[in-house]
Amino acid sequence: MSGDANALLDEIAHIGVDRQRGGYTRLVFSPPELELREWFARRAGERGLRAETDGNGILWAWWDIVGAERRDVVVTGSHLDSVPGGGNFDGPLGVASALAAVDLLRDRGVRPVRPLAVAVFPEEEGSRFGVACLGTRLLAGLVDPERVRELRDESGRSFAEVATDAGIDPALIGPDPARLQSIAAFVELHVEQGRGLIDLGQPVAVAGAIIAHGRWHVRIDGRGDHAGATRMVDRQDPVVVAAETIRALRAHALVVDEARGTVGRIKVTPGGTNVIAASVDLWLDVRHRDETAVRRIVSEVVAATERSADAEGCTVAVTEQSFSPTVAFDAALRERMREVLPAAPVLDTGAGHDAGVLAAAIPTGMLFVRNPTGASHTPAEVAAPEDVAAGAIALADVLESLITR
Ligand code: HGY
Ligand code: MN
Ligand code: MN
Repeated sequence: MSGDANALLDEIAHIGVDRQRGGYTRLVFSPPELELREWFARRAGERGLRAETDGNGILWAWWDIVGAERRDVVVTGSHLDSVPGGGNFDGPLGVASALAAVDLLRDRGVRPVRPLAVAVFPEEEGSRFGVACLGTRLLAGLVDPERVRELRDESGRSFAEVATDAGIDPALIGPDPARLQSIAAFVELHVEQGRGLIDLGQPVAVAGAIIAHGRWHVRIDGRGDHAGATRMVDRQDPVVVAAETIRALRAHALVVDEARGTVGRIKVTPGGTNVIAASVDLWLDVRHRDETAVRRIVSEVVAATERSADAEGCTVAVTEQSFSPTVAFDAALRERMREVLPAAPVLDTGAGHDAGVLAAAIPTGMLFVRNPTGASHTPAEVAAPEDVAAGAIALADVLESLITR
């Protein structure tokens, strides 16, 4: 087998290309992501890994050990779904590197004493149903399965309907404590979403922490009307209130050192150039190392929005969609990884990951691979072939250390 993560990434480079936005759009359980799931099952099968899809739609490819029970297993992997117009590395790099690492371990003649699994977690980006790391939150019991079944995508289709079409029984989604307890360690490799490794001149880093991050849905209702026939003084325009929300988020995130505040998605209804909107939906993404700072920024923004809504004769509803506290990765596992990779610096990240969600339940760690642009969630996201190769070797080194003792 190849041990070549670059070749594996090249194989999927044509899947989910978004010609309108640029980059890739591979929403969970959409045709491109389903095609990627099939690609993964095929490549795992070729490696003699036993494929399994669990009740949450998580794919597991097992390197079983004859006679060994499935406990104290080591898991690696990542996600295949993307943001709209994302890069080809965010998620797939971790999956391709995991398959390549299995090849490298086989080439080295490594004889595991505990099972190894490569996992693919659905809806890490939350781009279709709004909740980030949905698969791992379900697995860890961090989200209500009933709420998940009712989540709806842009077209109004529920998670239950879409999952059913993907061959997953929505009645079976939910926590899987036995599976979690069987996992001794989870290590996720991911393209770096930032410039740390560029500035440090290193190809691979070990993750230290993930800053807290949350998402809120803001719904503003006004009164739709004619853009020409309605006097300015007679308007209840929700877009005016949304503008204040966006201004307030920028202002409050700017004055808190290292905070991040983003509105990247806004939906004006009905959306006509000559139509005063009836309603606006927008989503806040707020992050900071200190989760109280996140919540403080959000409460300031909500207060400013409510003031503007009162003045404009509109109404506002704010709903928290998902929240992840600051995660410090497992210290013992991180130190073990640093022993294996002494040249790798320790880097924190502002990006959320499945490993960050699972950290609440099992020892997890991450490896980051240098991204020369530092950009992510954009077609500009990239990793040089030599760094991709270095990442797969680093992952194989870490996995070898974990599965042979
Ligand atoms: O949004 C994030 O931080 C991650 O890329 N899902
Ligand atoms: Mn991402
Ligand atoms: Mn990711």
